[in-house]
Amino acid sequence: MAASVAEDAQGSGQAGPNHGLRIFLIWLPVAVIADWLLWFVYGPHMPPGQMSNSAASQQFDVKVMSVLAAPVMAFVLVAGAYSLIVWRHREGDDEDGPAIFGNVRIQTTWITVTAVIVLFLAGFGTYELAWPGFAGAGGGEGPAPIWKPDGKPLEVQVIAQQWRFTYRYPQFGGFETSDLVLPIGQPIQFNVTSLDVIHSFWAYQLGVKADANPGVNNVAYTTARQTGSITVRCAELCGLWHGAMFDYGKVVSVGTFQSWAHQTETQLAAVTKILPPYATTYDPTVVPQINKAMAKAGIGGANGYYYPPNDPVQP
Ligand SMILES: [Cu+2]
Repeated sequence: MAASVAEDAQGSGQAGPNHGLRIFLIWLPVAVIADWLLWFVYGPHMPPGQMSNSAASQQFDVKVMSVLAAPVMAFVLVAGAYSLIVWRHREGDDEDGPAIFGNVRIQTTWITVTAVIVLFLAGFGTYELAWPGFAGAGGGEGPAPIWKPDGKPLEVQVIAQQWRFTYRYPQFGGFETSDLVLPIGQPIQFNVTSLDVIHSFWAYQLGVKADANPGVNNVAYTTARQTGSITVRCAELCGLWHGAMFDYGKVVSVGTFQSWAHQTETQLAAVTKILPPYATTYDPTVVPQINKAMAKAGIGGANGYYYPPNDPVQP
């Protein structure tokens, strides 16, 4: 037994078992089952869900990458287990196996398989970014986006500051609010900026994540497909209360959005007048002045360094 194993390991035993074929035949069903489970069972639940076109596109990408990765992982596990069982050290057998170095078949297979996977992912990733339907895949594209959605988008400006997000709606008089409300089915253009340090606007369920930098207008697109709640978090370490920099937005019907926007525009008209005029970026030094002006006028609001009385992050 020991002798025949040693002979196989030397690669000289034509009569010995074909280890490569055996490993392949064990690996194949494991890989197929793993891929089937990933695509059909876990796939529809993969983050970030399907609440917007960008989220759905990201979920699809994660599914594709999982389905590519699982067979590789399965091969590592199957080959490892097979080696441990079949090629384990046996009493009295001190011979070494054949060298991998210089093995043309293994090297060719390795280079071919890894090259195909990497080149496919490069092409696939580029296509997914550029595909007009997904318009930039939910990431910030900077001030001059290359990929734009069809139709006129609803503009929502995201203003980040330590440690809060506020939202301005320039198509509704430029009011600023701490409530993020979006309509379903209409392309949304987020113009993301910051008043102080670097932050990142991460609207998880929408599959949108865009850096919020002072003096920069970072544009990101998405179109909501479902109504519901959105979690917004800061995704860039921005100081002491970074972890508490989150809020919740919502996607509503077009009618509900329209009436909310018009109502809020009217309600906040007095505050909007004091705000700096709508711009793609703001000078942070004006924020304390605005605060002072608002305090003087007896108006609270979604301004800089403002916390509601019962805010849990208040020290
Ligand atoms: Cu932040």
